[in-house]
Amino acid sequence: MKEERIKIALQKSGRLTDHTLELLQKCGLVITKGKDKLIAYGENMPFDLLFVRDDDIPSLINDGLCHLGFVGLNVAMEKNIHFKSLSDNKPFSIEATLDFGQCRLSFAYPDEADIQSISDLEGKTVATSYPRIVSDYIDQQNLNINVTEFTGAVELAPSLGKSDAICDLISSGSTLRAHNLIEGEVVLESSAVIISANNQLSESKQQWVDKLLERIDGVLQVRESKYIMMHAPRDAIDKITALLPGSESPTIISLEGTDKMVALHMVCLEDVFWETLEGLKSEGASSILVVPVEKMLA
Ligand code: PRT
Ligand code: ZN
Repeated sequence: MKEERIKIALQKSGRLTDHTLELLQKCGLVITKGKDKLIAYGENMPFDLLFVRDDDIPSLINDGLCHLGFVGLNVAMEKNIHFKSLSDNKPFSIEATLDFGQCRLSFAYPDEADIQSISDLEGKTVATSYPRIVSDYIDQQNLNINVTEFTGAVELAPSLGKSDAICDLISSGSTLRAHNLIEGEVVLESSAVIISANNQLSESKQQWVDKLLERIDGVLQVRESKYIMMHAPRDAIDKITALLPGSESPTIISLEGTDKMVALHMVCLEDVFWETLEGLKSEGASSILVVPVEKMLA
């Protein structure tokens, strides 16, 4: 019988590609690339990877050609608004929010124009690659602003006389500065997400998808997590755990020859900074060891 394979769509070449591949590899997936480099086959799990343009990922999911997709929330939402207007819409679900691809979709205004906020754009034109998200946002504000779709270098639209403002993705803000644009209202905070098709899978396929999503969750959780060991006064345990987010229920081990001091072992779900260690020390902790966590299964 032919083995059941599950198709995952990811960006072929762009900002999300390396992060996505690294995440899948940390989940234990070993892949071999096909000759055309458009597909890679999972060697140890029944997942095949399809390398495509990010804009095509939501349609591949909506059409049932791939089951999971790694894509920016901005792209997923733009396509979702489009799919909702179609009759054969089978909306996809967002399975996980990932810790890469962070950016925001914001309005930006030329610094010499007399525009301080979106309300000054009434009757004017905004250029964007996300016309549906932006139009919805403008409708919610009860404003009348023309939205013109611009693919490619949106930040050039005002200086080319194509628009009065733009609404584009921003991460560091340096592109805006280089084009004398000032950031205004944030329409969407985005990062990479995993979307999944809403079609029913066979039991065994669903088990594999659940396993992969569980491993992804585990990888995301441990990225910042630390395992912490220390000696501490027994009566300072509450204050010490309060200093370390996610470290409720520490393991408490008695120390030979003293009732007042104990050894504490715990997982902290966030990075531990020097300031926190200094705080622990001032609560009486000593011999503090902080080590990275490699894998965690909740
Ligand atoms: O070829 P394909 O269509 O697959 O790729 P693409 O060119 O459409 O996408 P790509 O690789 O540029 O981005 C993929 C995803 O990364 C986006 O959909 C976002 O979810 C996310 N992302 C995160 C960003 C940025 N940060 C980002 N800064 N996408 C684009 N930018 C661009 C932005 O459009 C602007 O031109 O970077 C510029 C601004 O950056 P700063 O740092 O100067 O503010
Ligand atoms: Zn794209």
